Amino acid sequence: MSMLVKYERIDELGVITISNPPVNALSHGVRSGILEAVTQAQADDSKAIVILCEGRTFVAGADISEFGKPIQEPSLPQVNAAIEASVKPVIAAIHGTALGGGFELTLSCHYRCAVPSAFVGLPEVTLGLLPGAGGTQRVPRLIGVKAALDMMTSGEKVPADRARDLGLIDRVLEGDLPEAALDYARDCVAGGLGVRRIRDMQIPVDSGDEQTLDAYRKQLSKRKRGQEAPQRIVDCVETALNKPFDEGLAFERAQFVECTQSGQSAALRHLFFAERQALKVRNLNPDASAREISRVGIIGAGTMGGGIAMAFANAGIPVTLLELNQDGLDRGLALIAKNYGRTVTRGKLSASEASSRQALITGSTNYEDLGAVDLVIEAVFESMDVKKQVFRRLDEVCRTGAILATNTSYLDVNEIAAATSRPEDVVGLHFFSPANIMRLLEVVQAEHTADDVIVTAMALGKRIRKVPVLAGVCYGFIGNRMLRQYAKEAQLCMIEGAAPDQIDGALTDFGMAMGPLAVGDLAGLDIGYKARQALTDEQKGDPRTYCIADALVEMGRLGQKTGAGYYRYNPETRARSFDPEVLEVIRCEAERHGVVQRTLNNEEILDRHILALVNEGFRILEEGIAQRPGDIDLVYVHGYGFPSYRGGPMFYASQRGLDVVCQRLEALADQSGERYWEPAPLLKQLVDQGQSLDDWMNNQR
Ligand code: 3H9
Repeated sequence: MSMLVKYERIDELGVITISNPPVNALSHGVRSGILEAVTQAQADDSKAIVILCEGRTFVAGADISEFGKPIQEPSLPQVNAAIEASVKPVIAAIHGTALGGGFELTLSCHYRCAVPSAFVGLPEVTLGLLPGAGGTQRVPRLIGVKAALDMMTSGEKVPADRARDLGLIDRVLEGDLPEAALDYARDCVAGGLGVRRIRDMQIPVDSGDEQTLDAYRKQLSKRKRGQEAPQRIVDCVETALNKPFDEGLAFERAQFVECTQSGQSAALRHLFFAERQALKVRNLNPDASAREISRVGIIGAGTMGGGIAMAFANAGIPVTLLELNQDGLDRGLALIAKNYGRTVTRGKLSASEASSRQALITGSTNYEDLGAVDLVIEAVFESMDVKKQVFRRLDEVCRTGAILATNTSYLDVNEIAAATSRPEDVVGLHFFSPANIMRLLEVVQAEHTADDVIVTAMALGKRIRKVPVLAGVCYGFIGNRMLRQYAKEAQLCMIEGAAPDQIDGALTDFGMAMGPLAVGDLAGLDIGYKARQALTDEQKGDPRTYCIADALVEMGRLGQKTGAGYYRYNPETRARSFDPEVLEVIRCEAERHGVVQRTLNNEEILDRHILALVNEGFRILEEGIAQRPGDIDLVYVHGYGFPSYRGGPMFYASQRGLDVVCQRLEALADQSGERYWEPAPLLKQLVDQGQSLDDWMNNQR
């Protein structure tokens, strides 16, 4: 038998143990090992079979790196069929996370037990897939149509006690594995429990019908706009409702195989691995280990500071929230209370959990209270003078070895660090608003930042369930530096003749969460306006890239908060509508700047926005501001609403073909006469040498 799966007899039980670190993924060797063990167990005089795993978790799914390659037999459905057909009861014993194919493996067993800390789930949808080893057919039979659809289309992990209440598992064990599971199995034998196959069960009537399915299809086309897999999951459940089990399985399998070959799944798998790669920082001293972080200070109780405080409290880390005066602090704490209250009202958090999280946040107006914290994050007004003052003060009060972080979006972290006597302890931690929700965290490595500070920041980011990405110092780091090029195109497309709703429509059709002009209205047009007021004409750059925004602000149209910006907003519903007055403003500005307006097609609008991101991305890579193309993709997907099923701007460029992208940029340069459209040197070099971004990455090592 393979090294990965062991079969042994313990008294009357046949025990199958899977051992394939780190997460017991169902690679080919594991699949064939299980099949062999199950077959062997049929022939001996064991009374029941127990399947359990060694290491930190039960099987966490199929081996994601095997997708897109030919499937080597036995396939997981074949293994599952053999388990389900067993003539003696098979019992799965779950610890850690039984996910995807791992949970489907347990569904082919006749009984399931789990330790209290375990989770089960079918997260395939997050990889652009659907459960492909019986999940879509067995889960509805077990827990009904609606609950099954909720589980499979959200991909959420279900904790053991809830899984038992739903009927996904039979028993939450007290005591440790394997003993507790073996005892449960002995109870099953003693109680005369025989095989119990989900394939023979009926989907509970009244748990959902065709109408239910239609409602899900409609809702998912909004909530998971543009995504194929969620719709296919509904199709599979429909088949489970209407067809015999084996036909349902065959249908599911065909859908699954198609998904594994889809561009959407390739993009989402790319992001899965990118997220794990991003944590690995190159060129660090291998001996650098994380500093301990058990209490955090946050300076500034505004929207940003409050959101950051919640992100830590949500992960169980106590926070001291500092504000200059009591009024500001009270307002900040009230906002936090309101946010938690809303989560409770929406049923996403229990009232007691919310209040215990809130209790982790202590307010203060006294810098001395930061004397013992392990990390401080400054989230004050975006001004170099103000930030320097804060860091000088921190340098006085913080203990030796405390990490001093700034949440600046644009300012030079080296200059901020230089205001202290310990630049090695200074780092950028750039959160995105709302910071308790948005997953991106840019970790900005300044010139003198110590290696162990970077190690700490990356590990801490993961601990508070963010996606940390390393960035170097430059204006805007990774995300905002790219955003500038993108936002500029929105302005230029407008003055050249595209209406705001055409521009936003082209980008939301592509899958962006919001269009650039709707985002501008949401953030407030006055923010950019004020920032520009501080600049010289030369620093402001080409007036065509801001004249419309300026004109709107001067008319009192600051965006959603004043009921009008690029659009008009219904004061009650906040619904957005097209405003002819804006077209007139745009027309006047075009005339004033000598721009001849024309009709732009959506393809041009889309390319100008997305390729502006891509071209800047290549410059960022070449300069070493980002470590990898995948890091840039994570930034754009998790911080700026880029559609995850397109994998991020760099993945998109690779899929489209670097040569095609390069030609398109050259065409845009010719058409506009603008130098900034010239392909970034790295892009040109890769195209000239016929290399991919992966090739380039491999050469960096
Ligand atoms: C599926 O099952 C399809 C079926 O329906 C049908 C089949 C026919 N495969 O995340 P971590 C690696 S689809 C390959 O840092 P954690 C990961 O890359 C699958 N590799 O640990 C990393 O490698 P490295 C459905 C995998 O403790 C290392 O393991 N299942 C897989 O923070 C440690 O991972 C899922 O979508 C895999 N399935 O979190 C679950 N999983 O060290 C995906 C992990 O080289 N996995 N690796 O960077 C997870 O959600 C998390 O890994 C888990 C552990 C929660 C399990």
